[in-house]
Amino acid sequence: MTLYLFDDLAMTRKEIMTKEKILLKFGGSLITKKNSEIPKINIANLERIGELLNNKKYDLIVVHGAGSFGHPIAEKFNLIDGLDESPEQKKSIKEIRNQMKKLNQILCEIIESKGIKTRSIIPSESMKTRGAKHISQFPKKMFDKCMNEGKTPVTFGDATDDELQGINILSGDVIMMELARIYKPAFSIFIMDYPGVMDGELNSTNSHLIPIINSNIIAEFKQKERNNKTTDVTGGLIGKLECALEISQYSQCWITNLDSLNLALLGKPKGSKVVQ
Ligand code: IP8
Repeated sequence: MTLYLFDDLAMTRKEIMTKEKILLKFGGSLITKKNSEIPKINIANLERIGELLNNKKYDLIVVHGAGSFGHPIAEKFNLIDGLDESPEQKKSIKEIRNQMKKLNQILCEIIESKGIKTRSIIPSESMKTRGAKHISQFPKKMFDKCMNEGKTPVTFGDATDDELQGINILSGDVIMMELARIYKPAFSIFIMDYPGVMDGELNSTNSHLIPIINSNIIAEFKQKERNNKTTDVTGGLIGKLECALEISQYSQCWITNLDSLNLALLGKPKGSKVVQ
């Protein structure tokens, strides 16, 4: 019995060392009620994520966005432009960090309740930035340790101390870029509330999925600069596509939704593929 247990442990360790990785980002618009002015979770989607995440094929690294837990307050207090030294802004930084920790805790608890061990990696406590797109201090050792222990790291977009402007809003998309560069996962997948990147008027009959996204398509999107009514201080769809394009140098990169998460976890993603 003891011997069997020993073998089993050794195998688990070996599996951890050799498994490929999959990097997942759950968008804030998926896990929260994004248009709410106050923080509100989307419990149905969170529960679904918990049900679907159980996979054996890959080691997971999870990133999530902010939605209504981050964007409205970041916009209201201008956190994207750096410190303004006002007491109101100082208070808002504490608040946004607490709200993000809360959202992260909710997601981790749901994932844990389905039997996956998680470890939160909190950007405001472990990362520093030099402007919105550059992470100058990144806790690679924390990610390594967590994965070596067989746990799933769960990190998120957050308000970080910034070397240039005092404070910054670090998008989970930029963290995805850093993780892809470091770990070169087999797949990096953005799970959003649409089956991929859509063309045409969203939710209308002429809206269709764009199967391949490259720099030309991104340039077209920029030109159209569609007026997005939702609050997204970190650049919305175009910002995300620029990060995804960078990621596609290191990893197969896809944009999809929860309906296809199962396939993605089997290494057969569908949706929009982002290519160089
Ligand atoms: O939703 C934004 O992260 P994102 C982070 O991944 C905050 O872009 C705090 C607004």
